[in-house]
Order: sequence, then C-alpha cells, then structure tokens
Amino acid sequence: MPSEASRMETIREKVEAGQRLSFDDGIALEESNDLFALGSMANLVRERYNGNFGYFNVNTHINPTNVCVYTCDFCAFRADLNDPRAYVMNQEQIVERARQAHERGATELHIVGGLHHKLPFEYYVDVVRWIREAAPEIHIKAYTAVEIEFFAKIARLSVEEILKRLIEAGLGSLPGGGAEIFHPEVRAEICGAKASTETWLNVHRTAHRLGLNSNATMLYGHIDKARHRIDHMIRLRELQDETKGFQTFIPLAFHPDNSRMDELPKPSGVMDLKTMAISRLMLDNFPHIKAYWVMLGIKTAQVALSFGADDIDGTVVHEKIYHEAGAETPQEVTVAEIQRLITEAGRIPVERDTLYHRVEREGGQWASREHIDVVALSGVGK
Ligand code: V47
Ligand code: SF4
Repeated sequence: MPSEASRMETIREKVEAGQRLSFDDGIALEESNDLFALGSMANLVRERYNGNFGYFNVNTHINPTNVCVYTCDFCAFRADLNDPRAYVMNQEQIVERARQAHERGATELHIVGGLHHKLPFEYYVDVVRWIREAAPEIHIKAYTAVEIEFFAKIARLSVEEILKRLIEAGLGSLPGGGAEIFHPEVRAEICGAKASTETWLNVHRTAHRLGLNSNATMLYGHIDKARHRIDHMIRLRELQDETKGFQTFIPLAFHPDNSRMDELPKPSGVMDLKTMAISRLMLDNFPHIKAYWVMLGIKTAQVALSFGADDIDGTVVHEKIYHEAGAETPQEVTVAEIQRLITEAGRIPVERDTLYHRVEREGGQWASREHIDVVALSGVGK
C-alpha cells in the first residue's frame, strides 16, 4: 500500500498533466488531511479554467410555496398543508418580488420551492409567466429536477413536455438542487420518496438537449461518507461528458437546525474546504465551482476562492431554505461588500449573469456582454 505522501504525489502529477482522476484518487484525496496540498492542486485547476476571476451576480430568491408532499429528513423549510407556517405566494406577491428585483438591478431570479399537494402545474407555469411579464429582462432560473419530475406526475405529461411549457413561459435555466446524494445507501435514507438519482440525471439530460443550461449540487456533511461523495461527483462528470450542459457545481453544506437530523453537527470548516477542493479536482469538465456564501458563511466562502471555487453566488435577498435551517449569514450582501471580499481574496471581481456573460452597468441600466470564456473544456481531463 503506497504511503499517503506518494499517493498525493501521483495525484499531483495527474492534475498537473490535466489527466482525469479516478474513484480511488478521489478517495485518497478524501483521506488526506493535507489541506495545503488539496488547496494548491484545486487552485491550479481553478486558475486553468477561470484565471484570477472571482464571479458574483445580482439576484433575488423566490420560494413560491413551502408546502411539500415530501418529507426529506434534512429539510427545515417544508410545511404540511395545515401547518400555520404554510404559505403560497399569489400573483401580486410574485410580481411585487420581481419588481423589487428589477429595481435592485437583479439579473437573475432563483426560484425553488416545495411540491404542493393541491396546486396544479398551471400555477408553476404562471409563476414564470408573471415574472417574465413584470421583468422581461431578468433571467429566470427555476425549479429543481425534483420539482420538474413532480410536475410531470401531476400534469401527466413527459418531462420534455413540462420543460417545453416552462421554456415557452420564460424559463431560462435549471438550478442544481434536489441532487442531495445520489448513492442509494444515502438517498434512500434521507429523501427516499422524491425523484430517484436516475430521474434527476435524466431531467438534466433532457433540459440540456432542449438547450437549457443547468447547475448541480451535492448536500454533504450529514450521514454521507467519502465513497458516496466521490460516487456523486463521478455520476455528474459522466453526464457532463455526454451533454456539456452543466455550468456550475455547488457543494451545499448541511445545516441541521429545525430538521429531523438536528442531532448531527454542522460540517466543519476543514470539511467545507476539502469538499470544495475535491469537487474542483474531480469535476474536471465543469467550468465553474460555486462557494455559496449563504450556507458556507461569508468568511469560508471567501477562503474557498483559493480552494477551487471561482464564484460566490449573488447578493441573494429573501433566502429561506438555509435560514430556516439555522444559517446565521445575513439575508443580503451588497455588491460593494461582495467586490471587497473577492478583491481581498486576491481575485478580480467580475459581475456575471446566470449564463456567465459579463454584466456592464451604466447608471441604473445593465447589459450582458460577451460570454466569459473559460479554457476550452474539450480534451481536458480525458
Ligand atoms: O435540494 C435543503 C438544500 C437545495 C437544507 O443552482 C439544504 O445556483 C443544507 O437548489 N441544509 C435547494 N441544504 C437549493 C438549490 C440551490 C441552492 C444554491 C444554489 C443553487 C444554484 C441551487 O437546498 C435542496 C437541498 O439540497 N437544502 N435543506 C439544509 N437543512
Ligand atoms: Fe420538499 Fe424540497 Fe424540502 Fe425535500 S428538500 S421536503 S422536496 S422542499
């Protein structure tokens, strides 16, 4: 059995040569506590793809309803139909939120919610249409693969038909939620009832075929083990080889408060940075890795810019899913604050839109300019 040092040296040689890392390499990275080695290798790949840029965007969240037929063990956001916390946003509230976002100069609305027992599919189409009509220039990144598959069930339509209806209403891309952990040992345990791994991957495959880009997430730091996380990344990497439709991978740190797993501790700072670095190293065909400051905390997200991450998400506003689960981060950070955090981390802040076009602002107006080119992905990591 080679020593840890020699296993890490072999991996470093592969990373420097742009070669793909195997499942066993991933496990070796997970077993290493050499945070500097992990960080420096991840940084190499990060700079190869994204140079010294640190991306952010100006966005707002909408969670149209918290009522959910599913009962994922980690979720503190969901409510039963008759729960006093239960809500469904109406047209006026959605339109008001879109107007506020427009006034703040947001380029993106991020929409994720519960799967309501009684609302028809038409409601979810209307949400997209209301926003499109109220704020036509804002990109609508809406509905996880779990929601898409639920719509297909309630509307008795195929996933492709659902996506086409939403695109027609104004959908611009899919967020990465609902992936959790793909490995059946964990998925069955924490969220067995909702869309299976195969369904999640197939929704994204279909979305990519229809021309939508999407993101992917992984919920870590609960009952997951190293082998589950590496398996998760490899499944995503394989789909990305096939479609090239993923933009960003977002490792989501588990927040236990108010969930049915509240006896578990939060993932540590070391785990957060290791997971970020390993994601960058394993997902060699993903252009971007996001350090989502809302769940990581602003300080860790800033440090993560040297551990493989090139993006820290947006100004956010109105985040509910993590704040219900005990996130102590603020509800919003200003553009000036985000720019300062990125600059202080030694990176060049670049405002991007959802599809990674550079955003330029003049007075109260903004415009998306050229696509920010990352190194051509073809051939890297093969
Ligand atoms: O799938 C729920 C997670 C996800 C908890 O695409 C929790 O840019 C931690 O889709 N602790 C939904 N995580 C959020 C989502 C997302 C988030 C950020 C960026 C993007 C993007 C998409 O939230 C769920 C689940 O994995 N989640 N509860 C919790 N207690
Ligand atoms: Fe429902 Fe999503 Fe919460 Fe699961 S994570 S219970 S699907 S809202």
